[in-house]
Amino acid sequence: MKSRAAVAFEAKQPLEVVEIDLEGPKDGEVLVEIMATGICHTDAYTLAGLDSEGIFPSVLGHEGAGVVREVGAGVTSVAPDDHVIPLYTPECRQCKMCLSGKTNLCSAIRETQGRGVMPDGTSRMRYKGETIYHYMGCSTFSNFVVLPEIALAKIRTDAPFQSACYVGCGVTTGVGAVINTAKVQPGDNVVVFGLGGIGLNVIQGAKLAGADRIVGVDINPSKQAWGEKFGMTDFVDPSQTRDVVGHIVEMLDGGADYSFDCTGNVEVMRDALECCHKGWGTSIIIGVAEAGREIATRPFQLVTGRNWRGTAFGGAKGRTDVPRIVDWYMNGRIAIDPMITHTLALEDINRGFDLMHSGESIRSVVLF
Ligand code: NAD
Ligand code: AHE
Ligand code: ZN
Repeated sequence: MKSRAAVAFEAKQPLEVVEIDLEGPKDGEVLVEIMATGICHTDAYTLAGLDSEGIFPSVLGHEGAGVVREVGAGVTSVAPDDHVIPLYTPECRQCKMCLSGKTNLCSAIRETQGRGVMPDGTSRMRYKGETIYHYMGCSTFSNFVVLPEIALAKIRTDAPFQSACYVGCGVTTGVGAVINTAKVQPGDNVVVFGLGGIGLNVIQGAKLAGADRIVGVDINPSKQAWGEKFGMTDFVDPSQTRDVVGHIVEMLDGGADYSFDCTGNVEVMRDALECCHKGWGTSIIIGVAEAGREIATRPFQLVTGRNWRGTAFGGAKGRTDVPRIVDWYMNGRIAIDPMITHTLALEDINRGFDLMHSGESIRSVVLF
């Protein structure tokens, strides 16, 4: 079949909206009509050529929601007309990682996903006879996609696609990092670096968890009002503060119980670690750093009890946790709509990237 898709033909070039050829689902695979997709900073990072796993030409996008249209042989957990969210972190419930109970990083199809192909080693997408690669196992910038069954979370049918798609990455990553990874407790002090589509969800997760002080740090002063909307109690503008770490340590009587990097900048990651409280403070890396970058600190920071950790997809087990997060949204426990600052047609998808880079948007969502 044909599908309209925004294709990344090469790094550092705008996406091109074309009609691609899409092969139908094979055994264990599902054809999904994507109804809405968010644009995450990770898409921009890959398009910018900064992802060591970036492959071109490919269809980017990993924050979608849609409807099952057809299932391949052997598929049992979803059926046509089900509403689903594609999962870049699938949940097979059978691999060592899934069975460990210690991680959400399912290993069943990670290797082929990283090579831009389906689990059988081939792509379902073509343009003018040339292979177009999948991205993060999702490729939600295409109106129709084929995904493995284990990479689909079935969600309630009354959730609007426009909001539900954000649960496919940003909401789950931010809220999950607080609840699943850090396990923030009532009264804890939290610091969030980078108040974009992820950081604001960390803030709302921290509020939900009952954190006391929630400090936001961003180089864009317009993010202060955004942070306050979701529960931030204090704002730090690094351009107005000579010693960001010292300032936060003093502000929080020794430092943060938990800090979160939501920038992808390795210098910021260091500050996020070093503003943690001696003896127990834990810093969680969410941001994705450019290929080749490394983090550094004095080992003394760890010797004296600070902890450095990271999280992917907020530690969420997709098929189990994503439907619950959609419920939280539908029950009013968490907000999504105010963060979706722009909705766009697929033809205007490049504007979504411009809005992100200029700091004007929190999340842009493409509606098919
Ligand atoms: P975004 O562009 O919406 O937000 C980034 C924010 O960081 C902006 O507000 C920007 O002003 C701020 N910022 C940039 N440099 C800064 C600095 N030096 N100090 C303080 N603030 C700074 O991006 P996003 O969609 O929120 O994504 C944030 C990061 O999280 C990206 O690196 C993305 O790739 C990553 N990410 C990781 C996961 C995961 O599972 N680990 C999931 C989603 C996104
Ligand atoms: N491809 C990059 C790594 C990118 C990365 O860390 N991705 C996150 C999700 S970002 C979503 O916006 C992730 O899930 N990581 C775990 C994993 O298995 O990829 C690189 O450095 O090669
Ligand atoms: Zn993302």
